Amino acid sequence: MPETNAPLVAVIMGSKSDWETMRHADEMLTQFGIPHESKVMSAHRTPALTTEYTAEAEARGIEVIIAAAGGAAHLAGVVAAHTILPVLGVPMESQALKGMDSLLSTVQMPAGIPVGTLAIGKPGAINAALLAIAILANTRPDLRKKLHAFRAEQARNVKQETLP
Ligand code: RP5
Repeated sequence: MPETNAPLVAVIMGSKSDWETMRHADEMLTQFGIPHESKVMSAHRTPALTTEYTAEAEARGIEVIIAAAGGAAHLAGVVAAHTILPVLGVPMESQALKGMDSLLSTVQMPAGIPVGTLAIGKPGAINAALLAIAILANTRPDLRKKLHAFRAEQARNVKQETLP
């Protein structure tokens, strides 16, 4: 049985260099009070750790996995291959191709093993967290309320914008 306060969302990333982007997902989950954990693991550099961690995630009580990687970004796909939990992929902006490589590697999953892919970089990190929260909110009325409040505040802020 998962412990109380065990993480509901796992945020994993292929390198510590992804943290500057993925901390935005971590922060959004914190803002909504979602128990979560953020870790570095790589489909290429630590393949055994990645498969072991993913295979155990469901039994640990994790309900959504956010997986971020850049370049030949296999992390989300490999993770999705080892779990039936929803996997949200965030393509990291790469130096050489500005994240187009990461985007295509993450989004173009062959039929049968889905990865829900978000935008490249920071917007994708933030939206991955919000989508994970929306998934959790389906069965958590308090969280639904928070999500409605978040949207309402966002709309209020836009309506209050003034231009020079
Ligand atoms: C990927 O390679 C990581 O997800 C990162 O986006 C990219 C570059 O990694 P480092 O060389 O910065 O460790 O595996």
